[in-house]
Amino acid sequence: MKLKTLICISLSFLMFSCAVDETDNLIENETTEVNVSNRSADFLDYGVYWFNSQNQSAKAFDERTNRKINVSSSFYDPSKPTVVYFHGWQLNSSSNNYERENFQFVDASNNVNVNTAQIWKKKGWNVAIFYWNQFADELELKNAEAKIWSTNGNKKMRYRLSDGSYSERQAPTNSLGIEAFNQLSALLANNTSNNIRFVGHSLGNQLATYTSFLFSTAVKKGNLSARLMPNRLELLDPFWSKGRKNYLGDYNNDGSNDWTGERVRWYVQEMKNRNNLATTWYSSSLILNAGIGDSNNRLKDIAAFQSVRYWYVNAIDIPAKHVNARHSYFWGLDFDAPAEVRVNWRLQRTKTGRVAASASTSTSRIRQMMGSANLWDQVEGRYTATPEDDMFQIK
Ligand SMILES: [Ca+2]
Ligand SMILES: [Ca+2]
Repeated sequence: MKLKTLICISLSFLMFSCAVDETDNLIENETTEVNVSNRSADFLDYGVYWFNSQNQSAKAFDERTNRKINVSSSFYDPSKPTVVYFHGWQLNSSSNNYERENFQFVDASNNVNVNTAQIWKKKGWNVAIFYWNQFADELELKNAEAKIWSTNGNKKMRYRLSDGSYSERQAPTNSLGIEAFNQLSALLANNTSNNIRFVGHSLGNQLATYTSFLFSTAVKKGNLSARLMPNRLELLDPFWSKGRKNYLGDYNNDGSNDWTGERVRWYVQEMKNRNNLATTWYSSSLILNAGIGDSNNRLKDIAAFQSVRYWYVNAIDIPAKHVNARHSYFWGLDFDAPAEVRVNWRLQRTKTGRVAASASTSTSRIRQMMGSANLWDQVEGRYTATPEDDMFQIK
């Protein structure tokens, strides 16, 4: 089978790496089912949830009343740095009890079972997820993508119910980017850490970027304190579909409606100029080569670009490589930043004394990486799931 065909098939299983029987047990640990005692026929729940160190979540914001929900300091402490994770495409999650991602990394075949939220909590972080799973539950990935940016996409703001049907009855009147901005700017208003980080996986990179840009715009207009501007944007195996989008319009006035990848690229550049925002692109799979993806090569010149190589999973298991990007990123905070190495013609590796990108890498180092023409490629630790042994060649 040609690689391209294989990837296209794999892509349809992207949201849960394990659409195969033998891994069904594992996935239950990596995801949480929504606990709703009286689930009405038209159920909708989305938005920010805080996590405690046991990887349990608490709803942070009531999207119906537009109000913050009080939670204990084990979930949110306004003095602490805060990381917000934005997940990607979630096909068929609604019919599976509104299944949602969490921070448990379970890979039995590699003896991995790590609560990555606990790592961040122990190091003093608030940890959140912006859930949009019911909107992301679309057979056509592009229809989920549109809702990030606009209420005028192909399927408007419809959301999926557990019986597989779609509803618009309680649909928000804003795009998900604006919803995320409204919730997070209210939730973080009292945050004094000056250390806010947005992390987007797969399609969720677009939501993380757009939300960051809305923060940047609000700060610029004087509507939001500059201390709330994220200082770090992490794009974990990001995905953008090809093609012009009518719902985006023509931001750069070149006479053509924009691509989502273009928008992300321009926003990353603008936030670099305006806010000194540190942006990293961690590439772990070949999903962008699948034919429907925009390779967005020029973004590699703006962001710090690093290839992570998960050779411990089967070479053709592109979904696992894609999904593991989020787990290994969050796990990475448990270890020192990975060493940067040079490789000579005899394939000998020499440490440069600098580091490559990970959750532990300082923001100043990410900015330095962004400012260079180099990229980084994993050459050590490829056969183990743990980030502890990883090293990256500067190229
Ligand atoms: Ca344009
Ligand atoms: Ca490793």
